[in-house]
Amino acid sequence: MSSALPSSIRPVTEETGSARIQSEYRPISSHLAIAPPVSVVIPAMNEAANLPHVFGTLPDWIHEVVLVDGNSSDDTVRVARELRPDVVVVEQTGKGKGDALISGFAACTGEIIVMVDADGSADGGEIVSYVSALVGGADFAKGSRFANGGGTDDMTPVRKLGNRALCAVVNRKFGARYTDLCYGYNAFWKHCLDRITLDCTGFEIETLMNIRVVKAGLRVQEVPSHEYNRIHGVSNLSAVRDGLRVLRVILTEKRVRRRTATAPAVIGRGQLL
Ligand SMILES: Nc1nc2c(ncn2[C@@H]2O[C@H](COP(=O)(O)OP(=O)(O)O)[C@@H](O)[C@H]2O)c(=O)[nH]1
Ligand SMILES: [Mg+2]
Repeated sequence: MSSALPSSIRPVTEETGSARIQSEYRPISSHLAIAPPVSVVIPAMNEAANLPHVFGTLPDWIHEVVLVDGNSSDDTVRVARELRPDVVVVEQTGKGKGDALISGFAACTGEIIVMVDADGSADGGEIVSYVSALVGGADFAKGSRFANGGGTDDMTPVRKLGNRALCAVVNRKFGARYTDLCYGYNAFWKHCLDRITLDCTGFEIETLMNIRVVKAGLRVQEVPSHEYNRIHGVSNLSAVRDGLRVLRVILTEKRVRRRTATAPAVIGRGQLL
């Protein structure tokens, strides 16, 4: 196993030794320790009531939490700092979830970036699966509620239908094999940002990323994920308005030439591109 792994990733063995692991490598499961620092980016607009749960599920081995505050009128920033004094707070200057994530990515100092919503719908305990997919060879670990083992408590029938239809369009137009499209729980190596330059403001951000990683020929692995109900507050997404924004991105991206001629790589199980 160790011979296939980059030097920054080690199986947890007696030889690597607990002292060495504590100083340099961080165990992320009973069998695997990693050195690449992991940043978690959390876009948050009026999510103060949800943050105790969200922060509580994050594993203790992550390198940093970057919270992007969307000009919240509640105590989002104060609560975040109380819960985690080392939190990096980015004050969003623009508007929208896409704009927030782009600002958050730019502030990350980790080599791996994980995107986590602040509404309590994502279980931070799943981060280990995303990171494992990345250290196992994927460039982009894409959460899926509809892969085997995934699920959702949070989607209305209209959103499910719209997501399925838009996902089918992306698969057909870009040669992808995605089982989910508009899902905010994803992870990637930070250097991938150089290959998928992001330039959108709203909830279409995940679709744009999903399309551009295919166009760039990056290795994608879907990670089954369970989406729980938002705990407090209501969604900021409008199925029709934001569905149309997603559709516009798909059509625009289809018109723009592929950035590389490289075919998408296939790695591992059936959910990969
Ligand atoms: N900073 C920031 N966060 C946002 C904005 N819009 C949505 N979010 C956050 O993005 C995440 C997903 O938004 P949500 O309203 O739950 O949409 P849904 O999950 O698609 O229903 C939540 O953590 C929101 O607080 C925004 O304009 N700025
Ligand atoms: Mg939500």
